[in-house]
Amino acid sequence: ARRAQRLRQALDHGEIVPFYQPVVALESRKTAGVEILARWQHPERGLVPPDEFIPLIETLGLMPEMTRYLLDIAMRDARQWPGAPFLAVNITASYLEDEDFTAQMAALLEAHAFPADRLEVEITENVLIERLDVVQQNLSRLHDMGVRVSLDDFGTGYSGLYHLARLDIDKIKIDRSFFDAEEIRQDNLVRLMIAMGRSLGMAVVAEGIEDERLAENLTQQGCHFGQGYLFGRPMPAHALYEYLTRSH
Ligand code: G
Ligand code: G
Ligand code: MN
Ligand code: NA
Repeated sequence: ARRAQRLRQALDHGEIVPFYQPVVALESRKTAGVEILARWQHPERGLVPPDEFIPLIETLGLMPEMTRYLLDIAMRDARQWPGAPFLAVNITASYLEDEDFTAQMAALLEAHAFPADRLEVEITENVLIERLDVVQQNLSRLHDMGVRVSLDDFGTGYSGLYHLARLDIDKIKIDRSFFDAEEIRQDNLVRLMIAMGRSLGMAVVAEGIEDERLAENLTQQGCHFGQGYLFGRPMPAHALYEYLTRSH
């Protein structure tokens, strides 16, 4: 209860902040988009990573509020960004199952006059969606508005293909565990996932790219986008602004 109260206070005091990680078009190496990754800027503990507070946010039912809060800041920040990169936000299953989810996204877009096609919602493949009908409806409405939907952590879940078949997905993000250099066999899987995404007319992103050779191989295999420390780490707003200014 003490931790819950402290986290509630952190949200109210603006201690939960968006960090931003670039998503790069592999062919041109231009920054195409930016993913929002939450951080807790704790006055005593410093920067707290999401795995230490996201689960509690979820348990307390604060996920919709935190997500809207981060998007509100990010849409304001994004107004200044050179090259108008898209903004990707992680959405948990519980929020996707919320009947108000689409209306709340629409309200944010309108409040900021933010183009719908610059917003992307990331849903993780690795969750059990209980109310598939509601999620289908939410995602297809968003999709019709022009918002893109991407399937995160692709390849790690038990329901990825099931979701691909039933939801309006525009993009898949191949999980970074597939780029472990020790595992030769994974190369073929990656090749297949890229080909599958492409043949379904989806964009393909590779996550966790840390070295140049991998980036080149993926480019040759037709992977559209890359994300990872090679291009940029998750960073605060001012650092991202400088990053985008330098690369444009
Ligand atoms: O760097 P990284 O440690 O940022 O993120 C760890 C995990 O936390 C990732 O799986 C990511 O999806 C999740 N995460 C980070 N920020 C958010 C957020 O704003 N909303 C949700 N739902 N998940 C987030
Ligand atoms: O939402 P998602 O689960 O995809 O969150 C991405 C996670 O991966 C975040 O924790 C982010 O900090 C981390 N990440 C991003 N790029 C890299 C990378 O190149 N290497 C490693 N090890 N982690 C990364
Ligand atoms: Mn993600
Ligand atoms: Na991921």
